[in-house]
Amino acid sequence: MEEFVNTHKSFCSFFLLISLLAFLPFLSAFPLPKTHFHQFIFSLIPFGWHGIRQLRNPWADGPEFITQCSIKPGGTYTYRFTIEGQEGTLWWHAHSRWLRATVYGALIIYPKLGSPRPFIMPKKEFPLLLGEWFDRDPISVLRQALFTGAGPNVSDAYTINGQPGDFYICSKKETMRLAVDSGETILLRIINSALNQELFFSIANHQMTVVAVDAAYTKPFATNVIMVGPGQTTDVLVTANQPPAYYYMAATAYNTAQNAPFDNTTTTAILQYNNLPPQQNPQPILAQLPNFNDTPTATRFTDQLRSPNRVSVPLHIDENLFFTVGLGLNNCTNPNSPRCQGPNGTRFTASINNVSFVFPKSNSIMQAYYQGVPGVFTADFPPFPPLQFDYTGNVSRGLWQPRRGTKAYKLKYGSSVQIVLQDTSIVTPENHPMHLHGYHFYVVGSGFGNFNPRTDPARFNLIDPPVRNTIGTPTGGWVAIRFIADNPGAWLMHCHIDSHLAWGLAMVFLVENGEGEMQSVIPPPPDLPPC
Ligand SMILES: *[C@@H]1O[C@H](CO)[C@@H](O)[C@H](O)[C@H]1NC(C)=O
Ligand SMILES: *[C@@H]1O[C@H](CO)[C@@H](O)[C@H](O)[C@H]1NC(C)=O
Ligand SMILES: *[C@@H]1O[C@H](CO)[C@@H](O)[C@H](O)[C@H]1NC(C)=O
Ligand SMILES: *[C@@H]1O[C@H](CO)[C@@H](O)[C@H](O)[C@H]1NC(C)=O
Ligand SMILES: *[C@@H]1O[C@H](CO)[C@@H](O)[C@H](O)[C@H]1NC(C)=O
Ligand SMILES: *[C@@H]1O[C@H](CO)[C@@H](O)[C@H](O)[C@H]1NC(C)=O
Ligand SMILES: [Cu+2]
Repeated sequence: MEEFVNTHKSFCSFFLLISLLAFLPFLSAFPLPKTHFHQFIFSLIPFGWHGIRQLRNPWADGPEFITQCSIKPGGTYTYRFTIEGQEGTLWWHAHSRWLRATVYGALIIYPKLGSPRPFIMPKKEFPLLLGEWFDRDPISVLRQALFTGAGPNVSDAYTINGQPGDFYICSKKETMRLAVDSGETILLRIINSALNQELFFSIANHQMTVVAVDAAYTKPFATNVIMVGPGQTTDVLVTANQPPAYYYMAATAYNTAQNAPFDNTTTTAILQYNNLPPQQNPQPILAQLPNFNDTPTATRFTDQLRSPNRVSVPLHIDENLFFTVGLGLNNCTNPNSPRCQGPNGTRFTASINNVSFVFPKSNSIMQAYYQGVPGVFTADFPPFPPLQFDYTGNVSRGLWQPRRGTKAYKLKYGSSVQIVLQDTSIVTPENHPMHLHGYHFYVVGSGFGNFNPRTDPARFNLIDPPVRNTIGTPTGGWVAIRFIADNPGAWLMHCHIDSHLAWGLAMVFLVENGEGEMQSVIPPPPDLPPC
């Protein structure tokens, strides 16, 4: 794996060095100047640049079999892209099967030199990548789950910058530590890179001031705890205003699936004040975390997010989409088969609008679309559920088995789109962190129960809603997002819980070219991996 950036040689060599450690948990943070052209060369694994819009350039987006085929052993592919109009905390990760479990890093875009931020930038900043660790090769965990049809084994630890912390055996010596001076303010860039788990994060005795999510600034607000779903980022300011001591920073599961096993361990790092008085006991002070199922706390946090100023939310909607998201169960002809170890001899599945997404195996959707190759996908993804039912009620067992398909939904260039994502209670209600490639969007409303198209839109925030690229669908509830389809290409929308993605919780938007100049997908690069 090699990497070249036109400038910033020192960061190049830093990244090159740590890249050699691929397949171990690692961290890299490399600052990128705004609107700069970047090239990243990778072998073997398709990489996703999570949250980078990749304007007219789906070829650099990354998801395997959506915008490119795999990079063959010994081959390379150079991701070339320009970052336009984005600044803040994003990240990158492998976008093939579960490889992102260990192959990920921070991607930080700084504002142009001298351009203002809506908060005073502290001198010190630290990326904190929350990860999930399996004592086994994560691919074997995935393979076993896809064979048995049961839920995958849960992870053995969570990590902060690759380290599990003091509450796991044999880990104490390597616990991540951040040194702060009494009185100073620091910026933490918190990234949930965990494979399958939403997380609560808090710091003992310290408030956090949220200033950005998903590389979009927010109206600052103070909180004792944040909830961050896989794929999401949250930037917080922390002031070292407590008595000099050691304080734990801790993350643990926010778990909404019912009767499902989950990793209930807690990862920690230490916020340590410099110049402790000599008699001070260095035993860190414990952080308070909510209960695993504390949906009110998660909701209170997400409900406070606002854009700093008035934003231009599309008011007239061309495409009014309603997507049910959730799990399902496939019946087996022989429930005693080793391949039917899901609940009562079934196999787990997942779907959007009752379509369980099947990834193409020999071509990418973008290449098939661009070259007019038939048979790879169909463009008949349903804009609303084929059947109306009480989505969050007691859903009749006969509705639990979705159909399979590789379906895309076509959007006209420039159309304004609203999607209401509606959780279902099929198998279990659950919070699904939904990520849309190629776009960020306004989160205009959310609620519990079934979305009511007559009464709920009246409560939408069309003034200062937050901008995100990944949004948690509330457990047993709904969330509404809006965006303008101004980026042509094939863009995956999927649950960022990878076990759900593997079961089919995904679909693809095909955004057509516009008429104007600079409104068409650029030609594929010559080294795009052959399918
Ligand atoms: C999953 O967990 C079960 C039960 O602990 C164990 O027998 C099995 O080996 C694990 N599988 C993998 C792939 O780790
Ligand atoms: C975590 O789960 C294990 C296994 O299910 C259980 O024995 C343990 O009590 C749980 N711990 C906490 C803190 O909930
Ligand atoms: C499995 O069967 C048991 C016993 O009949 C039943 O109580 C339970 O609801 C079933 N679970 C599912 C997911 O069908
Ligand atoms: C859900 O519906 C099924 C079938 O109609 C019924 O047997 C069951 O008792 C219902 N469960 C609840 C909690 O209402
Ligand atoms: C699957 O099995 C359940 C329980 O036996 C049954 O109620 C349901 O109708 C079946 N679904 C399909 C699609 O056959
Ligand atoms: C999904 O489609 C399958 C197959 O057509 C059908 O059996 C099932 O009832 C549908 N479920 C829903 C929720 O529409
Ligand atoms: Cu999900």
